Amino acid sequence: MEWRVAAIISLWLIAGAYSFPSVSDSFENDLESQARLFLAEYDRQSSEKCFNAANANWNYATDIRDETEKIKLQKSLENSKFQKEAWKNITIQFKTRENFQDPVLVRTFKKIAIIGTSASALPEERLKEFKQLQNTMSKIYSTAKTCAYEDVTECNLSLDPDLTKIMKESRDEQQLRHAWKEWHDKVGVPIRQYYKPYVDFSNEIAKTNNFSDAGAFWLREYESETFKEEIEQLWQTLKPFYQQMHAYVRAKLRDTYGDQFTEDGLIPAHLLGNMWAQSWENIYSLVVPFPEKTSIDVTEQMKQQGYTPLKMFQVSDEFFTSLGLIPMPPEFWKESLLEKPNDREVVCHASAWDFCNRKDFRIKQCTVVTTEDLITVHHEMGHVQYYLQYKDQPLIFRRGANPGFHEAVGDTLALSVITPKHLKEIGLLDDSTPIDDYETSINFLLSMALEKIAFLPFGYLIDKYRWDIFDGTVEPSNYNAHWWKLRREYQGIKPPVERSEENFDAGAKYHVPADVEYLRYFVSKVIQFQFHRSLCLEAGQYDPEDPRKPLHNCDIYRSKAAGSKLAAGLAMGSSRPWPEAMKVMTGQDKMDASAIREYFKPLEDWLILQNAKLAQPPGWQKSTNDLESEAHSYLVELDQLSSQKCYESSVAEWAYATDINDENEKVKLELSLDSAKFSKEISQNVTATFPLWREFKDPDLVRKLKKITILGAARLPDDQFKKYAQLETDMTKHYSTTTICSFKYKETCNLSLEPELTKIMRESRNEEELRHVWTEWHDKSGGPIKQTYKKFVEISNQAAKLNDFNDTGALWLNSYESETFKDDVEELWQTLKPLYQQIHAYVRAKLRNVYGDQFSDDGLIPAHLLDIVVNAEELCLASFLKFEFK
Ligand code: D0W
Ligand code: ZN
Repeated sequence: MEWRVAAIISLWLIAGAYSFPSVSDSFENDLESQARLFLAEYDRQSSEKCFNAANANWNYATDIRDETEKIKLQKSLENSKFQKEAWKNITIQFKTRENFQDPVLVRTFKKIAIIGTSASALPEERLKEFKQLQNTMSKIYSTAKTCAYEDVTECNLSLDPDLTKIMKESRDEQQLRHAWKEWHDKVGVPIRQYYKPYVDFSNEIAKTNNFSDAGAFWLREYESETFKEEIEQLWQTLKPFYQQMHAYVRAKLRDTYGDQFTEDGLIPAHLLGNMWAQSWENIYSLVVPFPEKTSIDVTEQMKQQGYTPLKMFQVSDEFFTSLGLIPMPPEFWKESLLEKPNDREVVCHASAWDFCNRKDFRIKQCTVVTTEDLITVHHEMGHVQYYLQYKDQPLIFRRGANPGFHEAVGDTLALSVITPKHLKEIGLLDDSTPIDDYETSINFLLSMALEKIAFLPFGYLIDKYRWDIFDGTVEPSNYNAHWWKLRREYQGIKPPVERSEENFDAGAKYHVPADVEYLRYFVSKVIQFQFHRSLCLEAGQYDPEDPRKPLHNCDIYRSKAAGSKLAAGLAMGSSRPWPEAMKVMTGQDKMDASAIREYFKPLEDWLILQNAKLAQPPGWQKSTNDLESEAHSYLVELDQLSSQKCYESSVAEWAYATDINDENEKVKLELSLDSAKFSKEISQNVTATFPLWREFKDPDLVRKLKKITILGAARLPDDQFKKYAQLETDMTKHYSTTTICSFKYKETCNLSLEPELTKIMRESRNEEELRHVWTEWHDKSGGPIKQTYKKFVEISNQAAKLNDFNDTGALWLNSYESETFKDDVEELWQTLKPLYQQIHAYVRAKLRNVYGDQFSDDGLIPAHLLDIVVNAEELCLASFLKFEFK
């Protein structure tokens, strides 16, 4: 075998810098074996490019200068160029790669395809432009300086450590507000102009990789078609708990910053101890449930014991090795940057680095001696442990099983480290401190929830926000509005100062300008509890049946069994789909919120009780804007449904009107009852869901909602409405079915209004016949329904009153939408009256020629002589003009 590899590699080298062995020249006939040889060489060269890029990136991140920036860009482009070249070779030489027998080969090529084409998606010049754009944004973030609250001419404060410290420690609302505004203005605003071009670039790259947009491109790493839905599901499961936390914290914060709180139930974003309100552990002292009991803040202890950043990393390393995991290699200790240097600009945002050479692994962190940073140290060490565990995989599989796994390793261990039991064991908590009582547990769990549970909506919304931008749901003109919409909806917080579309507050969060996918942190927060539960069972430190061994007290320290279970999953890297790695580590192959719920169960129960006692209903108001767009969607849906209902009742009414029989009547009545019920439900729904709909900005929407809330008779209680509908049907039926006897043939008594009576009224000039028909009709049709009509008026007025009208007349007039309509009509009538009177006089004179003896001095025309049977009042101009004079 040796000679073949040598031959291929030499061929490769002869052919040029990035050329690869060609299949036809190869000594190997089996394509899959050749692919393996190819990949071995690819791995070697790719690792080298990767090392160069990482190294140059490190040199820049630990020393921000133009020179280091230039080299970083150059090395990164070289790496991209190599990937592009390699992929070109693969597409030519291994056309059938998707049908290879060996699944590892298939998977390898699939992964190279994405990295490869992503690098080659853009021509080199454009790629360079994109990388420069990314760098411009990150640099604004990393080098931003802000002015002090006490002295606005002192403008040298950086996020890390100055602003972070203020947000964490200050309880001066004005100072917090100032720090918050400074940071968001000095970082978000200048980044804003670059974001749209960045979005376009990102989408272009995603599209060339056959993804619909950059959001879909990010999601590919989770290798699941339903991942978004699964995440939403997890959030829905955890949301009630978050809302309980939110309500409790809000009540406590109100004690400190009372005047900052309003009716809306939202928490101002600057009061939660963190610049982004992403986790709230720093306000623990303001919300501690049992202040007289122990609280786990070991910052003071660490300081007293002279802890240094280095010591914190050593403590962490010792925990990892106690599990039988891999110690940090000498290069790590030699090359890492564990403290903020004061002689140069660096990227302080903590990070862990794999230099792709199986040798160099580093952490860069501006570590401060605090409990919070002790946790972060473990977090970063978790990344490096993962790198170490999978370092013997081919480069392409040296990734997390999914991005969330990578984030979860250190946190999982930290769940043990931070237990009071463990802190005692490593001397950070006084041995004599009682920790086993209920109150101390609640204190502890609340501090954990401030970190983990408070984070959940934030961990979700950052990418929800960017998905919405990438897929075009949100336009650049709405970038900031959408950010605060999600911040409100998910976290229940609001900005402490007025914001506008000049601002770009999302840009003030590292991962947005730095172009780092964030869903990983949400995933991590959920699965780290699954990992913890499984490792704790393995270590025998947790027993679901034993109340003395709850999940939150478990410490896996020194458990080699737990360590090897974890290691087995980590060592797989991304060589298999993540459910397989999860299966190895937990026996489960799905994300699942039950572990995190179980861990916090005692706290959740306590919070529910506490909020009930404090009369703190969880939740907060939606914004008018959100409600308005919700109302929009609601109406769209409603329109469909109502059209269907309308169609059904029209059909029934038509059937009845064209064939009056009992069956049709029954169906018609049932349907009208049904549709009244429906309208009532809709109307109640609208007023309950959108109580402030009258304040909506869109006039069209308000108009629609107004029409929906005016119900007419449908507003009546069910039984009353039934009565109403029955009365109406009875009256119309009576009208439509009334018959009278003939004037000429007394025995014939089946003359209907239409056509017989109408014909007589129109054509007959026999006054006696006309009088007979007129009288009979009025007596038979009108007479019998007088009582019914009285009832009908009562019930109809009752309905009008329920709709806030004085009577049915006012309700009718309402549809003309004019306050003066009655007067306007009266005025019209007064204008037309002279004309009417002229016509009246003329017609009277003519009719007198025909029916002379019917006229008296009063000037009135007897109603039966006009071609209108029912209502002389209906004698309007139009029908009058049709009058035929014979
Ligand atoms: C890496 N990324 C940096 C840093 C900052 C972790 C972060 C999130 C969060 C609370 C070369 C490279 C990657 C690792 C890899 C990033 C931190 C402090 C902690 C979310 C919040 C918490 C844990 C996480 C935030 C990280 N390497 N955290 O980039 O191999 O992919 O080092 O950004 O307790 O918003 O602060 O994840 O380590
Ligand atoms: Zn991380």
